[in-house]
Amino acid sequence: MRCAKCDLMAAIRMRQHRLSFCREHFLEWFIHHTAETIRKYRMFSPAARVLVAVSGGKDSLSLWDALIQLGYQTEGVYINLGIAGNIDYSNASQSYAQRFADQNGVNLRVVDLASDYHHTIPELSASTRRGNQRPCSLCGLAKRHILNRAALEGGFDVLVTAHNLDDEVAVLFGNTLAWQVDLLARQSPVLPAAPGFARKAKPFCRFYERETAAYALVRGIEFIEDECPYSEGSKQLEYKAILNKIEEQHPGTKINFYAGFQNARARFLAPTAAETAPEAQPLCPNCGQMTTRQGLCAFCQVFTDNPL
Ligand code: Q46
Ligand code: ZN
Ligand code: ZN
Repeated sequence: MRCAKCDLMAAIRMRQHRLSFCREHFLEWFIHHTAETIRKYRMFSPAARVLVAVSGGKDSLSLWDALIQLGYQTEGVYINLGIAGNIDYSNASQSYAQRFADQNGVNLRVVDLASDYHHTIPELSASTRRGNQRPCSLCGLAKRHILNRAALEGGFDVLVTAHNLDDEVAVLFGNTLAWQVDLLARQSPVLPAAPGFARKAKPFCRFYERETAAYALVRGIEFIEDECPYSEGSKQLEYKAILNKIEEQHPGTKINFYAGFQNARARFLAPTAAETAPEAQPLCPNCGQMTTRQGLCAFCQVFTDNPL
């Protein structure tokens, strides 16, 4: 099979787009497609100061790389969650993120849960009621809070995360099975800023996971290949496996599912609470961020209410 743009043999075939490219033209397509997604969903302007949430994995480092290629002014933020497993997962991932920053002359902000908040995810998961053997629930809470805070305090125009299409359709599938209408309403490629909330965008939401992996490989980006030890057996992975099976038989299913949902969301699902009446929500007396309840927000309850 030949490249769609030149006479070279194709290095990557994308049945879902009916496209094949050599390495060079794949990179060109990938960067162009990233820019197109940013433009299509009006994510941020060329002059924006962008904070990239990095995990040390292929998606987030590829996103940072692509945004640098596109000329954006970027910084990264890494959260060390204190997860070890057999592979010293958090410290190892941090090294990959730091190496990327050093090689590219860009700044990486590091938030360390143990030293900045006096608790790690495994420790809180074992010792709190909310955590009760559910590290991912605590981890999600911590990441949302800390990333939002980093973006607001750093004065960034937008916080970007590297969720790819496979991540997005797995979440969409789960939320649809449970008819989580509030979560569906918020599952957008871009969420506007609101008082206490940074603007958020997902420029990789239309890339299949194998496309971001191919980009990292062709660009020679070094990233952590091990998964977080807590990801094993997660529902998210089960949904991905099911969706992969369908995609194998019917290429394009994932992108159609996602794009179709975005059209339906815009037409039928109400705007989020943060978009409509942010001033109606109470503020957390400890961190000043908006919360859905009176008193401490969920993050502060877990991270400041638990004595050392
Ligand atoms: S890092 Fe955190 Fe994931 Fe690990 S503890 Fe779960 S949520 S699996 S993306
Ligand atoms: Zn080519
Ligand atoms: Zn708080």
